[in-house]
Amino acid sequence: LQQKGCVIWITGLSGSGKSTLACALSRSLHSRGKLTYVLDGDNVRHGLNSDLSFKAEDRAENIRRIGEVAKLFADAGVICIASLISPYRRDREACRAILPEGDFIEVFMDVPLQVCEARDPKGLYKLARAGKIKGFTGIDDPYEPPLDCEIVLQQKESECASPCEMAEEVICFLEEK
Ligand code: GGZ
Repeated sequence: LQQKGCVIWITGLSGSGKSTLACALSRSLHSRGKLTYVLDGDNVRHGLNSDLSFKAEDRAENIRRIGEVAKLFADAGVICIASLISPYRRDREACRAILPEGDFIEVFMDVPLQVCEARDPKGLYKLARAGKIKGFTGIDDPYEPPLDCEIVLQQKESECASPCEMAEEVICFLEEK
């Protein structure tokens, strides 16, 4: 296997397009003969992390476990794409710290809350506004944007890059490395 593993860590609000980007990125890398694996917060919470809630300490544990699993994949030479809200900076930094320098590529889905809320693909923002979900990120729970990450993908109401275009941007970064 002629491939070096790494972790592409996609962070951002619910509805910011993390899973969509992860999927587009994975496909695009596959078509170039690369081995990838997607660890999606929402999916992993159904299995490995089904014991965890959304309170801060459980989110930290969710992120820690996904970070450790992502490291195992990277060690095996796989490009591991982790997509989860990961709202706390220190939790993301802890994942970065367990990987060799340069092997943790943080991608920030920089999408305004209003845009995510207008999309509301699963109706969760509506439930959160109605007080039916407590501690929802962006509504009554914090999100700390990265201060210095590798890639920022900005999306506004007016112009919106396609998932393929965003995936290309990430791949360009990988190729330059
Ligand atoms: C945030 C929540 C919550 C609360 C359920 N806050 O957009 P989704 O629906 O499909 O993805 C979200 C997912 C968040 O799981 P993560 O593992 O990515 O979160 S973290 O990194 O913070 O541990 C959302 C849904 O679960 N969801 N309740 N209270 N998102």
